[in-house]
Amino acid sequence: MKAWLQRLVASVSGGGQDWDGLEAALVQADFGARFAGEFVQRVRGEAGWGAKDVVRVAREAIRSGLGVARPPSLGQPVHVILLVGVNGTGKTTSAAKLAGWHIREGRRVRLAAADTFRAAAGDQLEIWGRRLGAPVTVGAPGSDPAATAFRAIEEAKAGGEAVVIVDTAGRQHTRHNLMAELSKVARVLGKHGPELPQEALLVVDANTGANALAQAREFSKAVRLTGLVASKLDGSGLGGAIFAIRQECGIPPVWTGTGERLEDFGPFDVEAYLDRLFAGF
Ligand SMILES: Nc1nc2c(ncn2[C@@H]2O[C@H](COP(=O)(O)OP(=O)(O)OP(=O)(O)O)[C@@H](O)[C@H]2O)c(=O)[nH]1
Ligand SMILES: [Mg+2]
Repeated sequence: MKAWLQRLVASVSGGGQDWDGLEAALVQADFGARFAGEFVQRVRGEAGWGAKDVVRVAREAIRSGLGVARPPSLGQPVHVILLVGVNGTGKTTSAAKLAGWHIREGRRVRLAAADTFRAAAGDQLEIWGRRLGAPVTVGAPGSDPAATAFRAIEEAKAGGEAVVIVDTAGRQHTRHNLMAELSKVARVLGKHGPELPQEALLVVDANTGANALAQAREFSKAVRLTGLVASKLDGSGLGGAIFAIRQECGIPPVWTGTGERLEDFGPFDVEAYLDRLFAGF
């Protein structure tokens, strides 16, 4: 059983109910202080409750609090999805996986390498593009990523691609100039129509603890985030922060990454998420 769950169980076992211990277990699992406090308030009046009752209610509260969103229907004439996040969370891999998903749905997709920061980033996306049979718009290293994103939409309109997935450079959420650069990418996309980008997804490494919540707060100040890609859920991380982000920023999980291959990806599965959280109980 996972450490946080052991702690949760211990706090309500053996007759003496340790509410502070229960709250600490929830905080330890990155569910966020607000949820932990509210949950303990809710169950502390329940005399005679054991671990089984508390786990059942916790599971239900997390399920209903997650409010998973389905991928939205496509915007016309182009549906634009912007991927953002801190360094190394899996943005480029997720761009390719998401492209693969839309292609399997029968849509034509263009990838846009608006990561002009690293010279290799364009190459990385071009390799994915070749594998997927999808055209890739690449910006020159050091050039304005907003200009690359803008051009990708023009090329998609000309080429008849229905979906454009814009990969961006990894950036620390604490760097104001980099966040301003991201706002500009979104703003310039909006010159093709106020609804663009229809989706802005924050890619969060599920192994990141409470810092993921800080990432979500800062990125949502720069762009209007519509959802999360929870990457690396094949790792040992609990992904509790995904729940905290939903609770505190209102951003729902939409996609899950569970490995490095194209097929290790799909719509966020609440039951699978809960099964991992409560594994061993
Ligand atoms: N295990 C696992 N690895 C993943 C997953 N998604 C991405 N990776 C790996 O994580 C590493 C970084 O992935 P990238 O897609 O390059 O991440 P990025 O966010 O684009 O990185 P930067 O552009 O440098 O910020 C690569 O080795 C990927 O194969 C996942 O869901 N599970
Ligand atoms: Mg990348």
